[in-house]
Amino acid sequence: MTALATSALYAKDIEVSKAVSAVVIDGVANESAWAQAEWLPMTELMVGDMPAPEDFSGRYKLLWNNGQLFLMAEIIDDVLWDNHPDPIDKYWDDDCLEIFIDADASGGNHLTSYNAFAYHIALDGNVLDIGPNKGDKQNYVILNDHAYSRWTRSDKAPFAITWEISIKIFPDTFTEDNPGEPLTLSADQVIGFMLAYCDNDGSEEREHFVGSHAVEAVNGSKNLGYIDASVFGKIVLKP
Ligand SMILES: [Ca+2]
Ligand SMILES: [Ca+2]
Ligand SMILES: [Ca+2]
Ligand SMILES: [Ca+2]
Repeated sequence: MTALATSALYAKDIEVSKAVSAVVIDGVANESAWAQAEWLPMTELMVGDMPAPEDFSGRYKLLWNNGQLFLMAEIIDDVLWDNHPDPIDKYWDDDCLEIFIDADASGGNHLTSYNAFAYHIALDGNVLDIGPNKGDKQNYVILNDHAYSRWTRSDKAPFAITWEISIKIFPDTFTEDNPGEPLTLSADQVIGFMLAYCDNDGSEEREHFVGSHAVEAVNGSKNLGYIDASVFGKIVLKP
């Protein structure tokens, strides 16, 4: 099986078209708006070995309107795995899409702040990130108001999952107690962005973590996006 076709390697900043018509988040990408957008690759390995295409491959498209960013991902994964029913329990070791958003493209550490977000979109739709420390335990936070998702799976090989997600862009002033309003988006806005998929097919820990942007290893690790927004790429909203 060959890898999914995508557009040629993109320049560092991804240009995102404004949706010409409504996008309905139902996991069926039949809107005319999606035809405007180019496929972008998910080929950058961050954890584990590079999976065979039938084990994992993925590509995605982006659109925006004034209220949100739209993401559509086509994921091939041979085993869908959700072994932790508690949404805050080791969500990164279940299959999930991880959407990295830095509203002002500032970069920098965001592990225990909302300087940027690492939204883990679980198969059941829960949205997880690490929030500010509250005591000595990692503070896992459900942020389901930030991203709404639906997916469907084809009933014929290659059994691709089509995922549609709308993402509200919250600024770094967001807190759980005072969430405020998401940004109204406009042309020429620049947002920090990266996308990845945590693939587990039945192991104790995730087997592969493959994303959209090449990350330079620090101390042997490329799994830095959940800590440092400086490894994200940037998207530019086009009129
Ligand atoms: Ca749709
Ligand atoms: Ca797999
Ligand atoms: Ca920021
Ligand atoms: Ca899997």
